[in-house]
Amino acid sequence: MQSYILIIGACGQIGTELTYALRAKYGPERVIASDIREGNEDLMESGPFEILDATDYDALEEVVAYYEISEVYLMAAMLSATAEKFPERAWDLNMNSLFNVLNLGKEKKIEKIFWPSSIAVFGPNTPKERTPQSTVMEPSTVYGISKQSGERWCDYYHHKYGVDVRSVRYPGLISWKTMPGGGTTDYAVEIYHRALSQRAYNCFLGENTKLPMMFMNDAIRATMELMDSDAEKIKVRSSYNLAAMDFTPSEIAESIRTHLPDFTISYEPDFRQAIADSWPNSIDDSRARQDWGWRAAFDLERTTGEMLGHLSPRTNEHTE
Ligand code: AKB
Repeated sequence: MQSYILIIGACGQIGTELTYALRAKYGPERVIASDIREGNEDLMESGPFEILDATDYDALEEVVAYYEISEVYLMAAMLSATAEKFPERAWDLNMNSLFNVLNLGKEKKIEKIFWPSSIAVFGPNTPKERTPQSTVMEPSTVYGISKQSGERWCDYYHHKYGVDVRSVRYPGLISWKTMPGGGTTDYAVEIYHRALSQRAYNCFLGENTKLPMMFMNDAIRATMELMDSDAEKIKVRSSYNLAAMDFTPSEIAESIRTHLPDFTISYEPDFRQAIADSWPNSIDDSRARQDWGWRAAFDLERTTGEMLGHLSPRTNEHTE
């Protein structure tokens, strides 16, 4: 039997690239992209697209039945910085969309679920360096609380109802196709755009704020490798630690200067500094390596080369 895939939040930073990658692998017709609003035309025209509010169980169930969906990737969420401004809306979106998808799994209407967690599940009392898979968490942000609760629910639905739900804790994600929105790690994308357009960037985090980060190609590959793994290999049903690189704003600026020597950075930390300070500096992902063979491929140098290489023709298009 052919399986059909539904991506919820397909127009977002991860959803966009995941949609293209899954369509390239399985064929456009087998991957249904959905979002609460329309996204870029290229994405919407590359295969089936539905407007869908994932907090509406009936609407979700209808799309799942209509397309005979067997696999759901739930990429819709309110990220850390925006969630601090709208705590109840963040809780409503992040938790109810997850419950809806988990309940479809419980009722055997779908077979497999991917749900992203985040390094935001960790908090100020967590060991900061090479943060272990299992450790003190105590998140201090609304987003982190929703992700930690989500992890506990995924684990519960797996053990109690046999739902095949899989998850990774994404670090900050760096990509050039779609901008991130409302996160604390967003500076690591904005900086490349400004470096090309203005040769200068005013960073909303302090110069020595080290955070775990990952290039989008690695994040998409991790997601697809986890979903392709045999179920017996997936021993962690809350969420796996995932790592690739970690750096500070001053280190990413230095890496940009190897390509654009006149680039300058200034620092003006805002409310996002406290969020970043509560998160780990680096992550120990040995459990993901051991269980399903995870290995990152992109370090900071390679990421900078990719970002500037892909964005500079676009910047020229805009400025010419
Ligand atoms: C954010 O900054 O909120 C996200 C995340 C680390 O989950 N990028």
